[in-house]
Amino acid sequence: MVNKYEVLWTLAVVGLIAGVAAYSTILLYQVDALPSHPGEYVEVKGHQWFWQFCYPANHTCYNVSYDPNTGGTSGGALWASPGESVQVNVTSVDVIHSFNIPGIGVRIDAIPGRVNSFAFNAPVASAGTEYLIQCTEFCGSFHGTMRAYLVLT
Ligand SMILES: [Cu+2]
Repeated sequence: MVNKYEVLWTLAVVGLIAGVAAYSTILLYQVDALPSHPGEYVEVKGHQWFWQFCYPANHTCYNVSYDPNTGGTSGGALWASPGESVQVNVTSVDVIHSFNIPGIGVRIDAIPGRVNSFAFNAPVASAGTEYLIQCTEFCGSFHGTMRAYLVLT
């Protein structure tokens, strides 16, 4: 004989799990959604061993390289206004790199022949604030020097 409480508890748990699963699935898609009108649009290319940032709105590209004398970088940066929504399309021209801005918690692989897109809101901080960008996929001898900065303008 079937216990009616056993059936009720089973149905309650199945309903709860189905609800959580549906909610999480919707939320996952919302988190990855790209803004329909980003404030800025940047194309990022990983090279052995530097980052290239292209700004299609200005038809300009910058190759950012590490300067061992200063410990900083030269050639350009990823510029954004405080609070601005930035869409980034990341790819690579040679091997797999990983585009990582640990200070704002974003990271995405740069894979040859594939474009990975994500969007983030630039932090609201004073102009000139810098956030380190570091390749986080071992990509050869000078992987450690593959860095750049997100600079608030
Ligand atoms: Cu790299």
